[in-house]
Amino acid sequence: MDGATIITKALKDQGVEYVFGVVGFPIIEVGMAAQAQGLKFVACRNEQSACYAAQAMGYLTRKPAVCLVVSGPGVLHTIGGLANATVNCWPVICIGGSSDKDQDGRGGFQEWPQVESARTSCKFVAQISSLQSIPYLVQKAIRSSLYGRPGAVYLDLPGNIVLSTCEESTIPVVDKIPLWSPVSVPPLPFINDALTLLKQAKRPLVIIGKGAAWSERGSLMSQQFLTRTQLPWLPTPGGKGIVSDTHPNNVNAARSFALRNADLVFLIGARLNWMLHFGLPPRFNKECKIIQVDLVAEEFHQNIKTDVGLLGDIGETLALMTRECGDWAWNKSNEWTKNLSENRDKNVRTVEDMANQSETPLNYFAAYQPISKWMEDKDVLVVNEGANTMDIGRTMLKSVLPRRRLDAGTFGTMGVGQGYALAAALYCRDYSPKTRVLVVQGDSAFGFSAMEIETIARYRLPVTTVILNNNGIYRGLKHEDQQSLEGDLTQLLPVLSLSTECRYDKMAESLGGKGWLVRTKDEITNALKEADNEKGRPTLINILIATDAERKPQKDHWLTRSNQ
Ligand SMILES: Cc1ncc(C[n+]2csc(CCOP(=O)(O)OP(=O)(O)O)c2C)c(N)n1
Ligand SMILES: *[C@@H]1O[C@H](CO)[C@@H](O)[C@H](O)[C@H]1NC(C)=O
Ligand SMILES: *[C@@H]1O[C@H](CO)[C@@H](O)[C@H](O)[C@H]1NC(C)=O
Ligand SMILES: *[C@@H]1O[C@H](CO)[C@@H](O)[C@H](O)[C@H]1NC(C)=O
Ligand SMILES: *[C@@H]1O[C@H](CO)[C@@H](O)[C@H](O)[C@H]1NC(C)=O
Ligand SMILES: [Mg+2]
Repeated sequence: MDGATIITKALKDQGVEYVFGVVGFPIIEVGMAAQAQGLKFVACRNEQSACYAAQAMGYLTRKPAVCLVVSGPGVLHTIGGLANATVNCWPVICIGGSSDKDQDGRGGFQEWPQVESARTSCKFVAQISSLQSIPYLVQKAIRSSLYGRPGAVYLDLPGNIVLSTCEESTIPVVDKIPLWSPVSVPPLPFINDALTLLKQAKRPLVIIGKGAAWSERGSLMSQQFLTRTQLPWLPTPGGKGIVSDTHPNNVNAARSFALRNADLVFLIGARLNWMLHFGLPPRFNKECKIIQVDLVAEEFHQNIKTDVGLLGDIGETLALMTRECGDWAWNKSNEWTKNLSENRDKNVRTVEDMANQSETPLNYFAAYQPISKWMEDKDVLVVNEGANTMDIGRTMLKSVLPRRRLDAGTFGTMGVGQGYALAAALYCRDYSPKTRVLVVQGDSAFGFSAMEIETIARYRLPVTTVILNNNGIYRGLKHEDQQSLEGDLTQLLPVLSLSTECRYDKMAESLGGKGWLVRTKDEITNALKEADNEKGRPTLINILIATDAERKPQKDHWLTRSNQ
């Protein structure tokens, strides 16, 4: 049996289903062996997208997918994706071909210290040094990517291993490991300390983070806990959909107000990193107490004091808390509820007011309105990427189910869009056939992964991409203003500008999809309706929006230091 067969068989035996990659020396045979083993092989156009697709698939299916790439630059193109997966706690296994071992240090083709390059971005890295070690290392890679906090792993596969052979009987047989990590719960006295603090709070707030999406019963138990206790809550961006946005005590529209005034915050699988402003004033109340449930002890006391740290699985810990609560519930008739609702309603009205406008070019909120309406009677998996495009998307596109929203995440990565869409479309095809995939991207964000439209077309997948095209990063110039610039454009053209009114719709058509160029709400609605009828190819709706359409005026931006 040869190395290519042994490694793909080991992956198959451990339950891997999908391989995304770009082939070349020395892993063409590995790709072929993967197909021969019955693994689904998806050939991407760039390793960056392949790595993003693999990690999105890992998150959606809750088992790692593989990203298979060539030596040197192939592996280096995955580093951003691997880092992203680790920062975002998503599982992915990267397998990189490398130059033959007997050429080490001699200037072999695409020779590079790949293991060292991958190490800082991964939970576990190893070079495969013998055919017999492959089943152990593959099992360890799966375990490392999934157990505890999920993340990226890297296996280095030298070219000489791929092609060498041995007797099948000499290959060790290792156990297939369960894909669910073992779970733990905190001791009861800690649970009761947490409940005591919750009961004493005058202005409590629960924050649901994406950790709750990973725990097996995280979503169900979060819903039960919030329904039982009636506490006001909001999601982090990655936590959207774990509990439906339509849940009555969701105060996300009053986010800034709620964070600033809460006297107790209960963090459920949410980290106190930049997304929650490190838990510090002025965004948080200085006296605010913190209860936190997390899988990783190092997250407690991060940036500010944790008053009660609950170390354990989120679903199981919340199940215990709900049980220990008995019939206690937060009494909603009070000023905190009233203040939160008032603030929420005011913000909802401001957003509605902007979304109700119809003058062209449309502002972001207005462009989102028909999209949001289109989603109302559908089950949609949304991929959302950009700056304004993504932030406003978090407000305008409702999340009602867990794992139905993929965005640039904790790492703020542009370039994930079409790779995520590719994985999402395959996931829906294989696991959730009634779910549609919708991508909403800024024009800059789209450019990072646009070529994967060809991949999506090649596999006949019905992904609908909507581009909110404002001619640039955050904002751009009007067509006439950009045309009238004369002189050295490297000096004159604003650094935020991209080409004006680019025909991304035609690009999609040239790659095997269907495209529309639109400007008004009715045109958006009609294009979405027509896209509904395209069953086996990508569609792209290019919306020319206002080049200076800003977000609604807000006190607090996501990034505190920059107004971007
Ligand atoms: C890999 C990477 N490169 C660069 C950036 C910096 N950046 C942040 S948002 C953004 C693009 C925003 O423009 P667009 O996608 O058009 O959305 P808009 O705000 O215009 O709606 C860029 C390039 C990043 N976050 N990630
Ligand atoms: C990385 O993974 C996260 C998960 O949040 C995903 O949402 C994000 O878009 C990806 N990109 C990065 C690096 O953030
Ligand atoms: C809730 O609080 C209000 C106002 O203080 C009070 O009138 C009401 O009796 C309380 N309800 C319960 C169930 O304790
Ligand atoms: C509610 O708002 C009022 C008016 O701004 C303020 O005086 C009061 O302290 C607030 N109460 C709570 C519990 O937030
Ligand atoms: C927006 O339009 C809807 C439907 O016409 C209307 O019900 C709503 O009151 C409007 N909202 C605002 C703030 O104007
Ligand atoms: Mg833009």
